[in-house]
Amino acid sequence: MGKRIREQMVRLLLEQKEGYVSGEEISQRLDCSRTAIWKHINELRNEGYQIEAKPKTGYRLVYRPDRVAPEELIPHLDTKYIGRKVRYQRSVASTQPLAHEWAKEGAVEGSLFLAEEQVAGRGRMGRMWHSPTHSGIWMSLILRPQIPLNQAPQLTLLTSVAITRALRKQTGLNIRIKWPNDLLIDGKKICGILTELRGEQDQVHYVVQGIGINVNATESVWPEELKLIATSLAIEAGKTFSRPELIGAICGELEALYEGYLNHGFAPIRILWEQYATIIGQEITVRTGLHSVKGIAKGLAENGALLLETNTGVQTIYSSDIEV
Ligand code: BTX
Repeated sequence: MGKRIREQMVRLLLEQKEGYVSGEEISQRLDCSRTAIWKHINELRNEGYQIEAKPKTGYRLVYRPDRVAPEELIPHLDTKYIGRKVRYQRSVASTQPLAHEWAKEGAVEGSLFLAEEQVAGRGRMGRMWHSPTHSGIWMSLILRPQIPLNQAPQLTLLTSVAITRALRKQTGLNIRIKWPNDLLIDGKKICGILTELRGEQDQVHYVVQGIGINVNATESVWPEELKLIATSLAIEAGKTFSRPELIGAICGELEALYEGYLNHGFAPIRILWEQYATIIGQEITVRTGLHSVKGIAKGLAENGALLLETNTGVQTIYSSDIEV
């Protein structure tokens, strides 16, 4: 309850731009007492907001901390359902299990779990995802597409395209996709996507798409081994970005592509994906379990699998790691 009032209060303060809003107006619009207002203002101050209180005039927002809390995100959302329901925690082990629990409780399509920090962020196949506080976007999106299980990898490709398009528009950086789930700038990773799902053969129950993006990270927050392979939008652009604004843009692209996918299938996504992909026409090595196969990446099959031209003919590769 208190949290909702604080969210509304931030919105009210934001509406004033540089101006003041009186205690009386806050109390009327939020239907709470002057004492309650004072209590919430102090709690916002504890969260890092700087709010000036001027006698006989009211309150004014002087500084907003950099947070991805719902009240910061909502002004940047232009979607019907993606990102409209948000759960937010400052610090979590990983947003993935929390989103799974929420999905099992019945979370609606488009629900988004956000955190400022993950202390045990997950990559694929038991790998870790480094998620230092306030430096990136760490979020899990719940989708409920009516598709068979074997089409679910298409969603990873769809999400890669949506994030690439949103980040290119917002930052002007040359972001490219490495199959199946990495986004790179000049060969260094800025984003990873982890698709987890529950379902039966002929029907997906729900999908949790974990999205990790290095936004304002500096190299100093990464362990040595990451410095060689990772980068952030801020390092590449030489300036910082508003994370809520980026999330809003990503939700918008995601919803547009997802709607297109549900109505027209995978073909339009496939064309876009091939435009942004790094590996088309290149020789790559694909590792599948104990084996590795060398070949030229030709593009995507209609179902989203990678087509690899080898000495023995074209092979269809499903999820695995590749080396360029
Ligand atoms: P992946 O298995 O493709 O990539 C993991 C590998 O990437 C690691 O082994 C490491 O080498 C490298 N790596 C780790 N952290 C970073 C980083 N911050 N930037 C660049 N490279 C890194 C990719 O898995 C899928 C990642 C999904 C992350 C999201 S965040 C929200 C959600 N919650 C959660 O726990 N995971 C997902």
